[in-house]
Amino acid sequence: SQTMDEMWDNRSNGKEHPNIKWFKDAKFGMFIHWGLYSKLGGEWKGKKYYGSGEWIMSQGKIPAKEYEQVAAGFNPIAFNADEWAQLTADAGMKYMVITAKHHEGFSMYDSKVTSFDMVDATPYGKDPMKPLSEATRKRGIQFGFYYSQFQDWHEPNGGKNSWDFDESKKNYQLYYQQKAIPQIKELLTKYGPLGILWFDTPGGMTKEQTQSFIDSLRLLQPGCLFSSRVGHGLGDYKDLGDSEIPATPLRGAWESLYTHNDSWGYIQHDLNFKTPEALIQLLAQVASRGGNLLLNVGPDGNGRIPEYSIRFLRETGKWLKENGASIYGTSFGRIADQPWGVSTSGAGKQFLHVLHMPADRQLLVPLQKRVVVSKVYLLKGKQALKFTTHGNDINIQLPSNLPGSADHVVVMEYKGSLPDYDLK
Ligand code: H79
Repeated sequence: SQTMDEMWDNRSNGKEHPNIKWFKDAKFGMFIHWGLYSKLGGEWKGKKYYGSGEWIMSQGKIPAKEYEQVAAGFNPIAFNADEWAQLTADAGMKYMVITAKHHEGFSMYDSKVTSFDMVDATPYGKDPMKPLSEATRKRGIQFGFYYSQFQDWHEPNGGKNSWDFDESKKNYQLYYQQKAIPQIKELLTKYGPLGILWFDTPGGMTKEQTQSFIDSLRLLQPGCLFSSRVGHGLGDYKDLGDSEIPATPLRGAWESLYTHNDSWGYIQHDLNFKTPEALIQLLAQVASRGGNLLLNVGPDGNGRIPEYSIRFLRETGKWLKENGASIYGTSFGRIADQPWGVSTSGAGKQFLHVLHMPADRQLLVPLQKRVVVSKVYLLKGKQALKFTTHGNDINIQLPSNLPGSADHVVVMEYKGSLPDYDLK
């Protein structure tokens, strides 16, 4: 039987979506999980839940009718589209994907398909996605929607609410026709050109049905990329599993997705935020395998992004301002992982990401094949570095006075060709 990887590769058949380049070059994106669960913050009737805040309705088996009441108290008056878009830009992120509707079934935008939406069901009464789509685009950031196409715990015919509705009596086709497809059409027609439609947890459709689902949506925005979680190995680029990084480089356009703390949706009692150093190293590691990092933040029910996310993302952005050449537009590194770190590739260049400073400040770089190394220097400040050649390896002498950094980038310029990996 085929693995998901093989299925996806077969389908893409060497042909790429004509609009894939921005995605491949982008490397770093902002994921935002925001919904009614954000208002609950991981707590329901005095009981605290851990893990994924956006799953609280399922974890607490909250009846759909009762969960609806959360909307009546949802009034995120602190939401500011320009602040969210500016944070995304400051973090050095090139695209944004935000939940238009998660498994809970609530529409975070002005939907005419249902009244269980931001405009009809909340005291807020406005569409936050409109200003957000405009504020991101104004800053040159690609804007996209997450849409849970199969799971919808609010609808009797939607996927996976078995505490209210009998799964065996469900008519998924009806749900797709009456809610999911009309809503996705709204998203594709009312918010300008989208960079991505980000699907999740597919179900209830055959491969043929999924293909015609894609084909019909494609007509509305041929330029929009569809994520691989549309199902059946289809889609324009591959999403890995939640919080998954491949051990070695992967072929094609793909994305790793990570939480900032330990939850996608806001959880009040989860302060386990990855430090700026951890984020920078994660980004370098994902880029070294040739992929993008889609990093999530979970704004609260007032519309505020957690302070730690704001601070740590801005720090990450500062590093990118000086070291972005080693991330944006690169492809996977041609030098296998080393005790000191990882590599990414530009034209005639290897960017050596020193994530762990060797005590003797000697950077041993195995090149496998003889290439002529013409220049070695620190990316920041361009200081030239001495190196010696030993057979197929070079040994770079790092300065003894380098200040601490999550990732010191050394640029190695060379002539000749380094071997590709046996790419998966
Ligand atoms: O949107 C985020 C997740 O909510 C969604 N994908 C990411 C991007 C997702 N849907 N399903 N899953 C992830 C897998 C399900 C994991 C679960 Fe659990 C394990 C459900 C119940 C046990 C995690 C832990 C959620 C609740 C407890």
